[in-house]
Amino acid sequence: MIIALVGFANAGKTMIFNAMTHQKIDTSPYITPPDITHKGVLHVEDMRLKRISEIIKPKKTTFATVECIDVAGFLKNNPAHNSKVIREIIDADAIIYVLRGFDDPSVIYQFETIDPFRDFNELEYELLMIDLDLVTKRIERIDEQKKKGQKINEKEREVLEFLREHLEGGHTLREVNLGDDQLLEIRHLNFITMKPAFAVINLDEKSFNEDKFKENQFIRICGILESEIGQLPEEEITSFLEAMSIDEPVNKKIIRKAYEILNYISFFTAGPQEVRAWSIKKGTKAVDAAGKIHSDIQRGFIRAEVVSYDDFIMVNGDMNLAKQKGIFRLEGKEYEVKDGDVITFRFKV
Ligand SMILES: Nc1nc2c(ncn2[C@@H]2O[C@H](COP(=O)(O)OP(=O)(O)OP(=O)(O)O)[C@@H](O)[C@H]2O)c(=O)[nH]1
Ligand SMILES: [Mg+2]
Repeated sequence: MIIALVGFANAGKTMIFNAMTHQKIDTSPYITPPDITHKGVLHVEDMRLKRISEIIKPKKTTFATVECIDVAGFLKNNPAHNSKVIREIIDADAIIYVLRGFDDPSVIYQFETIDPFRDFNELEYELLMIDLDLVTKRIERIDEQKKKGQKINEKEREVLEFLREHLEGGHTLREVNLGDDQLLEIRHLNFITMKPAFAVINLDEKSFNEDKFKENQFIRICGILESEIGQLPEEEITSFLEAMSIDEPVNKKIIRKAYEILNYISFFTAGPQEVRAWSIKKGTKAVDAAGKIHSDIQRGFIRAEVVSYDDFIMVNGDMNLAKQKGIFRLEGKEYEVKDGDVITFRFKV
């Protein structure tokens, strides 16, 4: 899974990125050029994986990972700059809007006031303009080809026209319902407003607990504190969070939300060598989940031996006991993997 932080310049994206990935990239308040991108890997903390590991005591425990991209900031009314930025996140699965909520006159900003709700709309508008530009250029191109007497894809043009109307009406492409066949026609275009997205507000300590920020769908973050937390040793984090009345660190909040909007779940493999968590889309079949691990396992798939996480804990990892209790299941290729399943794949080589 790849997630990307997007927002106006000096909203605090890099600071939050540092907190999430434990890096120390410079956050001085100048405007980052559009081709400067930072990448980092986040470990998906999962208590269940830790419990399984405590039982199995494997040589290695491997968390699922999420890749995070921090791009340059958006500039208002500067589509050339903004589309360069967007090119950097074309592969992202989800977008996280970082909205500036902290008030600090020493950090320049493109708006005269601090208003994260306005910024959310402004950002959506900028993204919408990028997609509208993409749609318009593509339609023009198809029409030119048609004029030249070349064969064109009428179906694609039809879908594009529909999308153009939608965008011109001020709606993102997330709000449009397309059938699979329609989606197929435009998949090559990678529209930015089609990607699932959610927003975080980067607040200062003073405004963090204000009601207007509590009562909305956005995730609240205190970037400055989070970046301090990111530098702390693991054992000090909990007490620091408690002292600051923050319920959990930023990467947990963001990862949980990303899993939720992308419909991701985790399953586990557990053996003496390695206990490992894997992320898949909800609805993934056992044979495709096997493919996440290795294409050989997918190809030679025989069956999946499955125990749910709760059952695994109940029998303390004892598979013979699980069999006696009838909670150990043999599942075929078509089995839909559930969140928390502990799976051993049987396959022929
Ligand atoms: N007071 C205050 N300053 C912050 C906070 N978060 C970030 N800053 C400051 O804002 C400036 C910009 O932070 P960055 O994290 O570099 O912002 P950015 O969104 O990555 O900016 P660009 O890369 O230019 O788009 C830095 O000087 C930070 O110290 C915050 O929560 N409070
Ligand atoms: Mg930055």
